[in-house]
Amino acid sequence: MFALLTQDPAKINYVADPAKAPTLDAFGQLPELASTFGHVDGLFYFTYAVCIFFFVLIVGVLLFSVVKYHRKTFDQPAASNVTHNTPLEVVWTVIPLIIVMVMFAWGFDGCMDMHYAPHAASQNQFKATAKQWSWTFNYPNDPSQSFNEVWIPVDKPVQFVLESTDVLHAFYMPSMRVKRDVIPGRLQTVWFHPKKEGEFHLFCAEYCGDDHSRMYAKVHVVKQSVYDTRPWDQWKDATPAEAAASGESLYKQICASCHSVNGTPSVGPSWKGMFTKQGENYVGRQREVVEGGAKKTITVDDAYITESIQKPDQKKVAEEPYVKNAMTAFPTLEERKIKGLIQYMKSLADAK
Ligand code: HEC
Ligand SMILES: [Cu+2]
Repeated sequence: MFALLTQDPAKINYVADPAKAPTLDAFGQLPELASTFGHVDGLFYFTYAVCIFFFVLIVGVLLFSVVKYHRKTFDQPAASNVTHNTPLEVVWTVIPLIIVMVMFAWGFDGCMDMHYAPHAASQNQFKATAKQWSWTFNYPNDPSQSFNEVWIPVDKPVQFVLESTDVLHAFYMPSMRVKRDVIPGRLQTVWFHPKKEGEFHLFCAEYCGDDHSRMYAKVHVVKQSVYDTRPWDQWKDATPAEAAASGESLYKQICASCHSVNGTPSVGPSWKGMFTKQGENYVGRQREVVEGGAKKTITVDDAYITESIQKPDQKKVAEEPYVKNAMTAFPTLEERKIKGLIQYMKSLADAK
């Protein structure tokens, strides 16, 4: 009977890559993948069994009574007029009460388990930022980001800090049995323990506008050794020349209106001479900047440039007229694009 409920793993969207899909059980559910499994699925099957039991019991008694006690002739008088049976009422109140209490205790226990991450999970903390209509991921102890795809190590409890930059969203991974609202301005977290390698879907489970249905991401659960190669870093295998080329095209699109690369003054300082080459190394120039009203001299490096792009007002170039000019902030520019821009600035030192 339950075989009817079994679905083709390729057709259900829990798993991103059907070829890597684990076999499903009789209910069309994925097998154990997360530590919270026991609570969610156990409770699900228990509730399901209770429902079936009482459905069969009640409908059975009903049908039996209809057949056995229905009026045989049109004018047959009622055999009896029972209005009360106190012991029976106590029984059908107390038994369901006990069952519902069991469900509550079970569910509450599971809820607490999901709510409070174990120490190991909070030590392995990722960030998922939801916005209309995509997911951005940040990695623990790693400056990189990835988009609509995230890699996590297998068999290691993991916690996601959830952030929304616009409206309500929800972090929903059916394969790990977790779902949590992502609420703007409020810190929400979710944790789970991925036990099998594979590719799984993360859905947005809170209607958030036009493309809500397409707001899903792939979660790659991989071996620690694979994780350590940082598969999310798209510049990992790129040559510096490739990164610089991508940086140059981005420069032309969004930075060239205010920065030249040939020394010509513009709204912002020229990038010429930002770095010089000494042997194989690029060395940043000395820069006098104003930070919080105080002047100081810093050496230009990747961190300063990244900050200049994300928070241009933090350290203003002290030189006239630039100190008075404002730069557009690009707080959400992808990390790989920033890297490309930096590589392009460095490559300017190669030219001569
Ligand atoms: C609207 C004009 C404008 C745009 C567009 C702009 N900038 Fe700027 N930028 C400035 C101004 C003005 C300054 C100097 C004041 C300051 O430090 O904030 C500056 C300073 C900088 C600095 C520090 C420069 C130094 O010599 O120390 C960097 C790095 C920088 N911008 C990078 C970028 C990048 C990368 C882009 C494109 C993604 C960009 N800027 C787009 C106006 C702009
Ligand atoms: Cu949504």
